[in-house]
Amino acid sequence: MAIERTFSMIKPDATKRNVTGKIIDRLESAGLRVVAQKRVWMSLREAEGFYAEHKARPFFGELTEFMSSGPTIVQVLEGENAVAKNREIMGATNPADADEGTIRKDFALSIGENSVHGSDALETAKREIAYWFSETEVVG
Ligand code: DAT
Ligand code: MG
Repeated sequence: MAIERTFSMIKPDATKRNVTGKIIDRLESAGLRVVAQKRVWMSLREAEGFYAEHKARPFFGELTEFMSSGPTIVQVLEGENAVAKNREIMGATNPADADEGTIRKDFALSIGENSVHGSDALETAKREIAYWFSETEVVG
């Protein structure tokens, strides 16, 4: 198994409800290590750039408005199979489909306000990490 880095974000619905610590505990308890972290209130432009791959989707406006509606926590997580492991503990996009014990099952409010983001592949992770962090901000 390889040590990987993945990009994670705690979304505005979770910062609003003051549950960031509870979510970070889930990540750390699963063996992932936070090697970079900051609190960011992104602009609509930054949200549109980050989610550019979803530009043609009907929910793009809703998604980018929500993501720029309040503070987020952006993070780099490190660990064995970090990309897949983070996706596993996050749970399915729609909390109604998420497995018991996953972050989205326990915290998400809806398919849109679903508390966390996690990169879907190693290449995506590299791009998403570089979007939010400089190299010197990631301290392993
Ligand atoms: P994920 O965040 O699980 O990788 P995704 O990449 O397909 O899911 O979509 C990105 C985000 O867009 C998702 O976390 C919430 C929002 N979203 C996805 N599908 C949606 C829908 N049908 N209605 C509203 N928002 C949606
Ligand atoms: Mg995705």
